[in-house]
Formats: sequence, structure tokens, C-alpha cells
Amino acid sequence: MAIGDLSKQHLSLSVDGDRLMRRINSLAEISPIDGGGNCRLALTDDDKYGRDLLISWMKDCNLDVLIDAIGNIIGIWNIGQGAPVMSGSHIDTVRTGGRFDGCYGVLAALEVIETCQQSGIKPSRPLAVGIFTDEEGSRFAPDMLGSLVYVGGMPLEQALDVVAIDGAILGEELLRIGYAGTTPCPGLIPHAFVELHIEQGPMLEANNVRIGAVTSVQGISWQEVVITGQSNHAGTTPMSLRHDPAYVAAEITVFVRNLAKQMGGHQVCTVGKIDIHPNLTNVVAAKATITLDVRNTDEILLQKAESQIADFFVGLAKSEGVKITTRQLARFEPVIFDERVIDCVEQIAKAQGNTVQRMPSGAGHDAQMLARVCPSGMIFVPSVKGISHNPSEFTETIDLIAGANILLHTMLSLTTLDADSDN
Ligand code: HGY
Ligand code: MN
Ligand code: MN
Repeated sequence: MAIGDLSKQHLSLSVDGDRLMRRINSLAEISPIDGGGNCRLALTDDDKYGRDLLISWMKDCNLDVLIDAIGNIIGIWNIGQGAPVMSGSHIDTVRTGGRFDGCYGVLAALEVIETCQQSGIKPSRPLAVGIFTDEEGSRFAPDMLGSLVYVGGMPLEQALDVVAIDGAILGEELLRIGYAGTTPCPGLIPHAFVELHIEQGPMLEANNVRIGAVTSVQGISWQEVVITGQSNHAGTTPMSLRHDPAYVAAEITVFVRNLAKQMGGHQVCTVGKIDIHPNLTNVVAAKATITLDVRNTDEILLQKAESQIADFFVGLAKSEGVKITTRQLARFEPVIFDERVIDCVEQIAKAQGNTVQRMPSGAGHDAQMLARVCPSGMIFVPSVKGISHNPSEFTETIDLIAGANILLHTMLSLTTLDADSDN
């Protein structure tokens, strides 16, 4: 897709970088943690305070604000006709999050709309910014839960019944923080969707490239694995008589790491959580609960990894005399973005004098859900040292503003995207 006429007419138009940075830093003052990041787990009070702040900024821009039944917030500048061009992301964080993951994309989208409003531009379509509930999935699995419900990928009732890692019920938490909205799910289908996000990986920095025109999002498989053995005395129980879940958890952790190394390519495997019970020095554990995060850009290879892990569990349960049960927490196939959106991002990035490369996303994003219902894509800016899901997550201001300007012109271009033209 070529750069849209509206964008061409206003190529000199750019965002107010100071205003964008002020908002990123103001939002980061809610639930700060050491190291400059945030802990704003989905549907906690801190998430509510962040939501409240964003809605106040949306209202300052005279947006129509909708809150849907899963708590997604959609701010719409109702100009022009038809379905909106939408951008957005999330403001919930992992427990040790940075200030840019998700928040940058939401605030850049708001900045784009405010810039257009102030410039007197009259897009032919509404422009919208979405804040999707529980993108991280850290508290309520799966990740991208809000955008999944938004596009009809999970029934609302099923989502409202999800139990958090702390035992809370999602629907009750929505009511408690006052974000059980009345707008129905699935939501308004955008004309097109584009998400701006930090890369959260090392590729752009390593290649000394400023912008990523994201081509796809890799497949994601999350499992909770519960290992039940026999609790016993650490001093009296001979090694040959043990059925030790802590040991089995360690074996699984080593196995999945070696599997990823052996498969190579984009294969990644992570044991992020290990809970041992009773978690005492002189007690052979009764139970261990771990989580597996397994990803690959190739669905067949992802399935291969999953089946090798399942086979390993069968052998291990037998040899160690333990019971291993699994629960799927998330399973999303790889998603390919719309060629026209990728093309548009790439052309605009170049037209604005940036280095740009096409690349897959290692992280999951709300855009991968919106891609189920409309032409979608993503724009990446570099993460310093490739670090994210870590309070020290950082992106240079010049890159943040460059990304926002590409978002501005991509959204304007997408207002003239012919939905019927070939992808
Ligand atoms: O898990 C992910 O990739 C995203 O951060 N939710
Ligand atoms: Mn994110
Ligand atoms: Mn994240």
C-alpha cells in the first residue's frame, strides 16, 4: 500500500514529542518500582488509577470513551464516516515491568489524535485509541485476554470466570475497580489497526536500525505443570526411595532449555514460575508447580516442541514415581500481518529518514488479535540492550518520537486503505 494521500498532504506534520514524554513519565508515576519501572498488574487498584488517568486525557481531547464488558477502553475521535482506524496497546504491566511496554503505544496513539485535532486535519474516518485489558496475562492467563475477547476469540462469560494467580475472579475484579463496562463484546471492528511498541528484544539495536516493520507474531504456548510426589523427611529418606517433585521440576527446566538450544532458530522455552510445597529446608517436597512458556515463529516446530515435552513428562513421571498434570494457559498460533500495513509502515519510515527493517515479533501483542478481524500491523522501536519485562527497560526519546511520527502517518494513510484490495 502506498503512503496515503492525506499523509502525503501533511508529511511535515509531526507529534508533540514533549507532550508524549510528559504523559509517559506521568503514567509511570503510578505504581513505580525501583529501577524506574512499574508494577501495574491487570485489574489491580494501580491498573484502575492508570485507566482513570488515561480516560481523563482522552476526555481532554474530547474523545467519545467506550468501556466494554471486559474492561477494554476505546477512545474515538468521531470525525468522518465509517469504521475507525484504530491504534492502541495496554497499560497493565508484568510485576517487574518497564514504563514503555504497552504504555508507549497507547500514549503515542493518543498523541497522534491530539496532533491531528490541533492541526485542523479532517480525516475521512474516525481515529481511535484502544487500551486492552490484561495484555500481559501475568495475573489472569492467557495474555492478550482483553483484545482476544474484543475480537470474539474468547466468550465473555469464560473470560469473566478466569481465576488469577492470587485467586481473584476476573469479573469480580472488573466490578471492584469500576471497569465492568456496558459496551458489548466483541467490539467495533476497525477499518485497520496498527500498534506501536518497543521491540523488547535485541535485533534493532544489534542491526543499528531505528524502526521495525513487523511482519508477524510468533506462536505462543503456555502451560501450568503440577508435579505431585511424596513429601518425606530430608534426612531419613534414602535417595532411591524418593518421589521428589522439586527434582522433577529441575529436570523439566533443564530439558526445555536444552530442547530450545537443540532446535535453534526462533525456538524459545522458559520456566518462569516455580512454586514448591511445603518449601522447607528439611522436607522432600510434596508438590511443585511450574509454568512453561514455549514459542516459535513456525507452528509445526512449536507443535514439535510441545510433543517432545509431553513425551519427556511421560518418561519422567514413570522413572520418578510422580504424577505430572498439565493445564494449557495460553495457545496462539503465529500471526502474519497484512502486507499493505507492513508496506505502509516501511515506506513512511523511509520517507521520514529512518532506517527500517522487516522483522517478526518475539512478544505477543494485542495487534495479533486485531489481525483476526481487520488489516493490522505493528511498528517497533529499539529497546536498549534488548531488555524488557525488567524495570530497566529503556528506549531513547529520539526513537520514541520517531516511532510516534510513523504511527501518525500510518494511521492517516490507513484511513484511505481500500478494505477490498488484496492483502
Ligand atoms: O507474553 C508476551 O509476549 C506479552 O508480553 N504479553
Ligand atoms: Mn506489551
Ligand atoms: Mn509485556
